[in-house]
Amino acid sequence: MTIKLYVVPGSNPSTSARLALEHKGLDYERVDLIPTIHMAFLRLAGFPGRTVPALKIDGRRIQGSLEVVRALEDLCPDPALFPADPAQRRRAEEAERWGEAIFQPVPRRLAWWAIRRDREALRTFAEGARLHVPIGLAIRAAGPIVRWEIHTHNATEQQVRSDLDALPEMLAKIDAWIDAGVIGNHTPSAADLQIAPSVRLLMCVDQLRPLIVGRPCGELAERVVARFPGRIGAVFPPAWLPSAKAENARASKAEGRANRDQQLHRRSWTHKARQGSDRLEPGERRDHKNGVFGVRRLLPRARARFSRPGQRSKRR
Ligand SMILES: N[C@@H](CCC(=O)N[C@@H](CS)C(=O)NCC(=O)O)C(=O)O
Repeated sequence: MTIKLYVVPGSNPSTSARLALEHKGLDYERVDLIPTIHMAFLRLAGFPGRTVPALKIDGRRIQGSLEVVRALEDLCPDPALFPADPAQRRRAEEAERWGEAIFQPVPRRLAWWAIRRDREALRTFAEGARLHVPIGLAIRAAGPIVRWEIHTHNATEQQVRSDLDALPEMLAKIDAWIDAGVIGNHTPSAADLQIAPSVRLLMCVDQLRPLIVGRPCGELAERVVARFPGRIGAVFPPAWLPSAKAENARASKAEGRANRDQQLHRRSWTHKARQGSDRLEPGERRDHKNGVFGVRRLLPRARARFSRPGQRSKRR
């Protein structure tokens, strides 16, 4: 059996496919492709789509990380990539689908947006790859490639900012799944192999790494993906980063609290001042203690005044 896996360096779903092959202990040949050029290459190689990972097993062509995992599971069921228990499998598949459709594009967009500002990062992602082109030349010629990738993956400023905003919630979701035993168990499942490479790609970004290391999703990523070359310097405006946002939110919350305290303080003074002027004369207008026109206050006095001698007022 001959197996060929077509990948692009730094591609998170390509890493998922590579990990699945390694999990199954299958021998394969890896073909590294230059981004963008890979689309034309795959078409020429007879694949119906233009994305990596792409897998050829004895001439059979499979594309897409979910499809690759399932094809390998059929080909070699042991060791399994899905839990045997149906309920656990359902949860793992749900996490895997989220990892592929929602989470996977986020680090990809962030990386391409960042690479446009830090082109040298391409060199770090290409570490260990056989691209058949001198990397210096590839970097110098990469302008149109980077622009095309940004266009293809919609890595616009607006999208990237909303991805950064969504990141804390996404990482918390992964942590919660690990906590609940959906992923991060002793033997990795297809969901681990889908999610961990995307976390690992985020960890290549200097400004995002501190957000991830040391927490469950970071530990999972480093355990499942032992090696993931690539490093992106500080290119995101600090104000866009979730850490800065959290800091601002904390500051404005503290400011809000201080304002509220000040208002409460003022209100309590007003209240005290009102209490001071609470000695209403008969006929004075309504306030909350004395009822309409001070009736509640006047009533006992009227009773005392008009009751017959010897008769005591019931209410005092
Ligand atoms: N969700 C798919 C997406 C794969 C994907 O978008 N791969 C990127 C590289 S990371 C690619 O080939 N992009 C080229 C394109 O979208 O045309 C999967 O998991 O296989």
